[in-house]
Parts: sequence; C-alpha cells; structure tokens
Amino acid sequence: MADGLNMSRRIRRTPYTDRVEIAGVKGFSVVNHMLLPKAYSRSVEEDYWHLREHVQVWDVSCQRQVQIQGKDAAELVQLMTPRNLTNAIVGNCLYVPLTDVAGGLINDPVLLKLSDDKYWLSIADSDVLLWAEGLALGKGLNVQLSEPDVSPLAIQGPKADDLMASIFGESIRKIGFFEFSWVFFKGTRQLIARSGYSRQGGFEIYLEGAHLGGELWDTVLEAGQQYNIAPGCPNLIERIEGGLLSYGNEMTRANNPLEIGLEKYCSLDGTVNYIGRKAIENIAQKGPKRKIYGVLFDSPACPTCSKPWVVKHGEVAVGQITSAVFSPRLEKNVGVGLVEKGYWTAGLEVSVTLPDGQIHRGQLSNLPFA
Ligand code: THG
Repeated sequence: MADGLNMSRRIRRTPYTDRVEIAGVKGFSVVNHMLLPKAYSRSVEEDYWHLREHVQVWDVSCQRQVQIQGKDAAELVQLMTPRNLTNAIVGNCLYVPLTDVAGGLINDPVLLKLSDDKYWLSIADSDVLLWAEGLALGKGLNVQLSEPDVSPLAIQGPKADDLMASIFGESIRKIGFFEFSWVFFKGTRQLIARSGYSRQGGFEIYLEGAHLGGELWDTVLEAGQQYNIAPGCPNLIERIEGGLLSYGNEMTRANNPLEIGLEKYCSLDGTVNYIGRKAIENIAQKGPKRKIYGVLFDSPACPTCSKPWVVKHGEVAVGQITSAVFSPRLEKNVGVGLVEKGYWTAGLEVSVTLPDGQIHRGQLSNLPFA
C-alpha cells in the first residue's frame, strides 16, 4: 500500500507546516483539503502516555472556520443544526451536529458565537462552506460567508494550563470548558478556547493571520520546554478511549445524530426550526435502529480499521467497528461503531472479524471506555 502523499498545491499547507517538518513529522492525513500531521518520531503508544502526563502542541489548522456574518447569521446557523441555540451567548463554544433534510449528518463542528451577528463553525472533514452558501442563496438570507485566515493550534495535556498561563498570563486559567476569550500576541488580538480533540484538557488558539504561524509555534515550544512539551497530533488511542467521534469514520450522511449519541444536542420539542427536523423527530419517535458502542476485544494488536469490521453475537452480525486501536492501558483493543437494536447491552459477548480472517473475542462497552 502506498504510504506517501503526492504533495500538490491542492493539498493545502498550514501556517505551521514549515515548523512541523523541522520537528520531524513522519506522515500526514488530509482533512478539509489541508495537511494534518499524523505522527512524529514516537509511536502512537508513546504519544498516548506523553499526552496523558505532559503537554503537546498540535497543528489542527485543518479544523477550518466557516464564518457566517450578517443580519441573518443567527437564523442560518440555527437552520443548520438541531441544537437549540436560543440561549447561546457570546464567548460560548458549542458542539453542534449539522444535518440534511433526511437527518443525515453533514458535519459535527464546534460553533463559536463571536457576536450576535458573527459565528464560526470549526468544522470536521466536509465542505460545509458550500452547503452554507447554497442554503443562504436558496433561502435568500442576508449573510456573508467565508473561510477566514484562521488556523487553530491545539495545546493539549494536563500541563496545558501552566504552559498557557506562562505565555498569555494568569487570566487564561479562568476560561471555562467550551468557552473562549481573547489575548494579545505580537500586537494582534487572538482567540483562545478551552477545548480540543482530547479528554486530557487544554486549549485551542485560533490564530488569525497565517504570517504569525511560525512565531506562535516557536513561542509555544520555547515556553513548553520546562513542561516537557512535544509536537503531537490527535491521538487515536486517547480519542477512542474517550469516546470522541470522527466524521467520515464513525458517522457519514448515512447516519443521524440520534444513533451516534448526540441526542442531547437535538431539540425534539419543536421549539426551534432546523433542516432535518421532521426526519429527526420521526426517528426519535420510532427510536433509532442502531446506536454507537465501544467494543473491547482481545490481543494481538489490531491493524488500522480502513474498512468496517463485522461484529457478531454468536453467529448473528450485530454491528460494525469503524475505528479501532490497541490500548496499552486497557491491554486490549478498543473499537467503536454502530450496534443494531436488540443488542444494546454493555458487556454483551461479541466477536470481531479482522481483514486477515482472525476472529477476536470481545464485549460491548459504554463510551467513554472506563
Ligand atoms: N476542535 C475544534 N474544531 C473541531 C474539533 C475540535 N472540528 C472538528 C472536530 N474536532 C469536531 N468534533 C468534536 C467532537 C467532540 C468535541 C469537539 C469536537 C467535544 N465535545 C464535548 C464533549 O464531548 O465533552 C461537548 C462540548 C459541548 O457540550 O458542547 O469536545 O476538537 N475547534
């Protein structure tokens, strides 16, 4: 299998890529047509332990912002998500599923409310800007849509607070979970949120101004020396254990928010109008046919899940795994995927068939894994 990417201009570099290369990046993925570092010198297991103990800096510029601004901005944003945004206030980050008319998932971004008429959708891997453009055009909404020059840099791990306070001052400690505030960096105002794609705590700096990327990276790494900082990337082991879902893997447009555990972000009482409302209310009434579960299954360490793996209970196919990895902490493989109705019991005995034909014994688990 080819393991190199042909680096054309179409695969966009980030404001940090020069530094990421100097730091010894060993491979990339592509998200939103942009590079996402996937590994440096250490193994995914070494990175996992380091992330849980220290602090890491991640180039997550591929979490692109879709900026929605104008008189009808709030209306468009509410139209796009089942989550009730009535009480959202400036300074909030909100995890928002985006749905199509059938209730299928378009994306699962983080929404930032910058002002009453200005929002960012910090997106997972799909072309939300085009969807928003089409909606605005079709509905005749007065909005300006763009992809601003904003590139998030994540600072994740238990030492993130100390590191960030040493750079930006003690006030960053007061930022609440999924809230943002503003700091000054090289004479510019920058947004910092307490969020990120790990369960270890940390921040995301939404750097505005690509020309500042190198300086920000250097500042963070220099200040991070005393905290044993390392360059890293979203860690597959930590993400699966923590029950963080990945658009394109655990969910696509064939899935609805109710089956992937996002019902708490769906207004079902008809108080807000959004695309897919009828479909989602309908699914809620009947109950979803599938639900997301963890699967804990025996060694040896499984390979990368690049095609869903069948999960059986006895001889019956009851679901499929869409992401999996060996957890050195649980000393078993951890997987995540959809399970058919009738088999929704944590602890249920199952088997997982890997691409090489090997069958591993396992059991269903609630998410996140304990
Ligand atoms: N940070 C930012 N943008 C992103 C991601 C991110 N865009 C793409 C992708 N990640 C979106 N996916 C998720 C999934 C889960 C969470 C964030 C982004 C998450 N959710 C909180 C939780 O599960 O505890 C819920 C917060 C809430 O209540 O609103 O952390 O990582 N910028």
